[in-house]
Amino acid sequence: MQPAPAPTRRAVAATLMPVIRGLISQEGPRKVGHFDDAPEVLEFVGSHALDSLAPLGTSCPDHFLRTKIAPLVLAFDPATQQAADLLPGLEDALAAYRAGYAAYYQRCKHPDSPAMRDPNPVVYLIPGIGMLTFAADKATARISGEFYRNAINVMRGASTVSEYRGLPEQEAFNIEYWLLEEAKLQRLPRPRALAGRIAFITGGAGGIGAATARRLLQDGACVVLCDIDREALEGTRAALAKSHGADQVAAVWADVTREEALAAAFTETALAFGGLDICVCNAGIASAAPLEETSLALWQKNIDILATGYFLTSREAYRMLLTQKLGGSIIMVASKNALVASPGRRPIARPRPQSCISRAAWHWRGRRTASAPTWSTRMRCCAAAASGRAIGGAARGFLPEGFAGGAGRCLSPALAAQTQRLPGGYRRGHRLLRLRDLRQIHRQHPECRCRQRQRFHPVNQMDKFVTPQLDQAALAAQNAPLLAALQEDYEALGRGLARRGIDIEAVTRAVASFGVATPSWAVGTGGTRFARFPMPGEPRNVFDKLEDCAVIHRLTAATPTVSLHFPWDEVSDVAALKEHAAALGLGFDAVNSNTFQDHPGNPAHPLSYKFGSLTHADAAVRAQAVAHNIACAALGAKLGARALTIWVGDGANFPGQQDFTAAFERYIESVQAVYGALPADFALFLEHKMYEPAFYATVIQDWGSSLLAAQAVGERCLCLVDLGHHAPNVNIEMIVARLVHARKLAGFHFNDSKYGDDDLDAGAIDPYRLFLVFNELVGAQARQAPGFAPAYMLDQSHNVTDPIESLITSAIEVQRAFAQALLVDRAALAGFQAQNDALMASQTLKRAFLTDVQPILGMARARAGAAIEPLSAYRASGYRAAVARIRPAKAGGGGGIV
Ligand code: LRH
Ligand code: MN
Repeated sequence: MQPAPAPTRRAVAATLMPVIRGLISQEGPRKVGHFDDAPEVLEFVGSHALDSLAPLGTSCPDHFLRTKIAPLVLAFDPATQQAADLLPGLEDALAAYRAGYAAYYQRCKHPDSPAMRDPNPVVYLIPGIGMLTFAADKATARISGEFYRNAINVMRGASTVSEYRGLPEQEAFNIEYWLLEEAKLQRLPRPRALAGRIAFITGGAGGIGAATARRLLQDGACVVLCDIDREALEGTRAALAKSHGADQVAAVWADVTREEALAAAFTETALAFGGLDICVCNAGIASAAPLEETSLALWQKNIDILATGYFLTSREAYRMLLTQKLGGSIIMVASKNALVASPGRRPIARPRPQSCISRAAWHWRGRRTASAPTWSTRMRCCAAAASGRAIGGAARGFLPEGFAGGAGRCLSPALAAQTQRLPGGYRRGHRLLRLRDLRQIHRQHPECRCRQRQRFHPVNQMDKFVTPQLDQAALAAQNAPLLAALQEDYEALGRGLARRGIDIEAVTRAVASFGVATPSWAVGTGGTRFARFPMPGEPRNVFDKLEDCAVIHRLTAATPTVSLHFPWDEVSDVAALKEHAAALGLGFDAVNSNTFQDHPGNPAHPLSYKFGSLTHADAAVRAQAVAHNIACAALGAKLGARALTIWVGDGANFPGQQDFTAAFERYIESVQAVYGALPADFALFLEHKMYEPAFYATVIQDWGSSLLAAQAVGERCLCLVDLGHHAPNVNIEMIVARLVHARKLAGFHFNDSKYGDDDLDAGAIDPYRLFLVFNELVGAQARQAPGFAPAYMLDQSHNVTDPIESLITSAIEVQRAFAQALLVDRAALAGFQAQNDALMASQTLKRAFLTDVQPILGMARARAGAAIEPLSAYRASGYRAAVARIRPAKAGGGGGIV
């Protein structure tokens, strides 16, 4: 088949890529695309051998680790078909590919194989058009394409001399799912906040545009600079490519007043990266003239660029966002001159049109999204006076670090003062306040139903979140005086460890990539059985909770994920929640269901769980509980979580009240029903607990019951260990060893306790026990125990401390235990164990435990841009006071840990 002419090839690819990107990025991280129509690619996709060779897959392990076992071939004939003809069948083609890949996984997997990875294709072949590749970032997408080109050359070469053969699928599988490969993937650094996102910036060659580009690149986004000044454009592109990598930056020329030029620019954007997530309308001119001297031509030029240009740009952007169905942000950079003209300048520069357009687009969007699917597109308006960082932040959906807190911070201090000088200042209902309703974009946000006083709110609710003292620069300033001492302590420890044959840098790297999830339910105060004593600034909803969790991660760099609890954290706009978390640099760990309380008024829970849930004697109650768990897993999967934790309060208060075996079998039957409906590669964590107050027996009383159930249910059903769920002095590290042996260790809910399920701060009561648990974990990791991939989460309740402070210290205590366990001389220990030298064996552990690893923890934080002294940084930030000012005080009340 003859390849289509180059413009047709590009047009078809540009139409397809955003749609494919939308379809393969619904679950999990966004993908970035790459288009390749090189001669050898065109020859291959146009050859008769395509349908016979492509499914054979690539023959070189290196190749297919990047390209996946086989490409997706999209049947197409450019001579008779248009790009639009390909769209209707895409979803089915992808679903068929994913099903084929899952079947290949099921056919080839071994008992200890890692979980199936993203089943979507990497390589897409379109006859007459070329090859598309998609991956988590641009460089990987491009390299995957280059690898597939090599594969094409191999296939051509082999077919020329004899017959081409791909790798036998089992062999291919063993390489793709090699445990070492998995370990490598697990150790990859956490993606940055905007990894996989694509931004288009008009006026990108200089000023605010270029600053915005730099800011977005810092956070991992791909950026398309658009500008009318070709020379400046190339200069900025080259400079940013040098500092952030050529793969991340593209440049397109466009005159924003010309429709076709912008359409072409967005086509180039689709070809360069595969789609769009953020559009920054920023191209502007600063013309100044007294009104009476302003010519119609000058007025027209301003309107063309600042009104029509913004309209055309946001319209093109919105069209592309619509095709992807992934949501996105459109940011209008407006000038304060629209509102408060500087002396001698009539309010025409970036005049009202912007806010009118954003308002118009917003209203239009309001109408549009009311009927649109769940994903949403947000419009923002940032005062142009702000730096690229501001818009960068806005692109992340919130003002960037250090840009919030208090009215003046949105505008530069000078501007804020200027606005204050407005005659009579500003009063309720004054012109300035009209900007406020822009904040109402976020339907879920509690503030959208109340009016604020005394403050001028720039964009959205984030000004309450990050007090300036928590931004990167402020943390760096706070760290500066501590660095020298830290370095000294670190080097001293390094020398000491080197004498023990330990490389401190290796330990610090391991600590830096260690993360523990924060429990959303623990950032509010907990209580005793009888009372709760709320503190100021309690989070009101999951959005507030995520912001509090982000503060913990910001200061420790150790808590990148959050574990949610449903229905406590349920929202109707899941995409908004996911974006909120992503904007805060947070992901989600295992989600939790809740059938241990009744949920009055919740239509999904009409029946009571008084006498149990998954084990209830009444099948209707069991079905209700099963349905809830299935819904939680689906919600979790949408958010990117990979597991559901089930803890049930089911059991008996009196001997004889329950038939132990019948209840246990009902439990297994119910969990099997949940298991059968789980999203692909989603795991189930069963959480055992010896008792609840007033209980004589719980159905999943201990690890043994949990293990029996997990083994009965299925391979991805595992056992989660909450440290507080055992009788005092139970040897939990032994339980851990058993579950590792059984390949059934799901992970942990870390906390500490003196007596029962006290949910106290991890490491606060018995840090040696925590260390001994980690000694088992590090041992299992060192010997690469099959199926070992535990999830680490905190599960605590804070009655008398600021939960953020407790969670900061607890995350660090867990990290400390991990670091200490890395210092255990395992060879020596094995020797002493073999010689039954009990004392030296115990001393070997003690030596590691007694090593002060503080410098390692501090250095890991300093290098990650977090706080060397997180607690004092938190206290200095005034965060608690800041949120207390805007979150209404919660009344005290009845008991309960949450
Ligand atoms: C039960 C538990 C469980 C959670 C709950 C908040 O005690 O540990 O993990 O669901 O606390
Ligand atoms: Mn728990």
